[in-house]
Amino acid sequence: MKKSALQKARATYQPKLPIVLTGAVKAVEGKATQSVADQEEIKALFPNTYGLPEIQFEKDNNPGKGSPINVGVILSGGQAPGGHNVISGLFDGIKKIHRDSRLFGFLMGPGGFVDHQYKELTSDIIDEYRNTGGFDIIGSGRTKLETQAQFDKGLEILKELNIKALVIIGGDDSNTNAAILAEYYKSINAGVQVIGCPKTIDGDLKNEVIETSFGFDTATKVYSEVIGNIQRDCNSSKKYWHFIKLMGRSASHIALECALQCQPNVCIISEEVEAKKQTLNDIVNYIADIVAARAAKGMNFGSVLIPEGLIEFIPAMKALIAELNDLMAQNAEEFASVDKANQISWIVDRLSAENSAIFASLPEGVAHQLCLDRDPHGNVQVSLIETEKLLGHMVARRLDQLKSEGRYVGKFASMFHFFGYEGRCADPSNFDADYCYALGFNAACLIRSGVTGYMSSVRGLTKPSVQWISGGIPITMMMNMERRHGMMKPVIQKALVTLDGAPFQKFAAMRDSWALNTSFIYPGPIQYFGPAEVCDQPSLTLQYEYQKHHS
Ligand code: FBP
Repeated sequence: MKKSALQKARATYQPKLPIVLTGAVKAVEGKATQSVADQEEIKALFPNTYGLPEIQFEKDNNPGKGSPINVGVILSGGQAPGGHNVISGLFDGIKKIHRDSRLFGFLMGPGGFVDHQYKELTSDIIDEYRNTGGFDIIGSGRTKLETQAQFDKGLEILKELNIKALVIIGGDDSNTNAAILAEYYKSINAGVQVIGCPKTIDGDLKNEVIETSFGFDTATKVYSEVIGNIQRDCNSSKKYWHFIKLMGRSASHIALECALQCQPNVCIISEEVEAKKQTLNDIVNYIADIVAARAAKGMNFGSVLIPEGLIEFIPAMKALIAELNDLMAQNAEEFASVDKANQISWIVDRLSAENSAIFASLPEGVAHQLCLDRDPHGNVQVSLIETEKLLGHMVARRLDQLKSEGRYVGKFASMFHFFGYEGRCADPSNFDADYCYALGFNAACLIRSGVTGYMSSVRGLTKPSVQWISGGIPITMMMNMERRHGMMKPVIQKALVTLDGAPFQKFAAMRDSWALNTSFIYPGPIQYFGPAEVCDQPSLTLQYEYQKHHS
């Protein structure tokens, strides 16, 4: 494979491990844990893996001799920068246990595990992928690992390959399923440990004990670079309003981090929209008022950041989507036979009066996007809904109205962007390169300590990586009961933006000033080589959260 100059130089980067992981470690057990809520129900569902203690690794002065171990690894869900380093850290970790240990990667996500598609990851393969972005070393997929039949089928290949531990690298849903798998294998004495690793650019897999998911740092740095470039263009030509939608599924962490990095004129936070029960018109009016106020100062340009999940947080839209989901699920066959030109009227005729009126008022393109196939978890594929265009066109209409009332004098020309896939496979920042390598290496230490149903945990992330603390957290500790597909299920609590959290508070204190003045920041590209203050800074979200906890 031909490599760029940066790829070659980056291949030689040696991720910095927490100092404790550089020598032999022993697992020190903390207090027994309990789930964040619904303790009785979760305990009953996880009789073998509930209430286990947190684990922290400490230096071991009398390490025993390790035996070779075969380990399997799965990449689950959307790509996130650093996945290859989790795998290389895991590889190095199990080789440190014993040089004859072997690593098997299941291909294209959990589906490869069930269908017995795998490849052995040897050192020459691993070396090709160190410090690179992407998940292409084994591929990823969104098959949900949730039925006993899948677990049993997977166990066949684990037995065949003599695999004693499985590492699942995924988001909240995949780690929930890792916990269920761990419980099942323990209950049947399958002799297979299951360990999870916190992955997702969305940043919504975090809690008191997992400070961030990997990939968030790099992805937000990539988006912030491009937003900064757009803002500089915008401040140079002074003639466009840029509407920029950012990935992140439900949570607005990505949009918020990019706002803190770039200081745009507007950033909408979905969780705030929901808390304040705002309507689509409220949001449109808010943006239009800022456009008008800037125009009054002679500035017919600006930037607007929009989280991709916004539409689902507008209460009226949420109700519409819920009814649409049911309607389409219950009449899937009939709907599939309706041709595209008649889909909207088919739906309008069948929705309740209120939702029908909202649906009919949407621009045609957006109405069609709301009808596209759901993902395997039953979610609307928000990345396919062009919210940025919806808002841009509605703001233009509102400005026409303001103009006719003599309340707006200016020119409004808009440009639309969507940043998501651009950042998911970027070469990991130094932070993510170190964090991911440590997560993988740490997972090997958890395997050696014999535990199952744990998530690899590396903490203290605002400190230099050598000072990070490493250990394991029982996944059941992060769980609560939630309604999914009409049934109460144990799931890891999704972390949305909290309005009393430090990152949102910082943003809220500054946004009015950013709206009217041009206070853009241009973060520039990720730097891999150079001074620590340029290359090794963690996200502002992490830094502000840390400051709040320690103030
Ligand atoms: P995960 O939650 O699996 O990490 O996915 C993250 C994400 O990038 C979301 O931000 C986005 O909505 C979704 O994946 C897009 O999914 P797909 O890759 O299937 O298009």
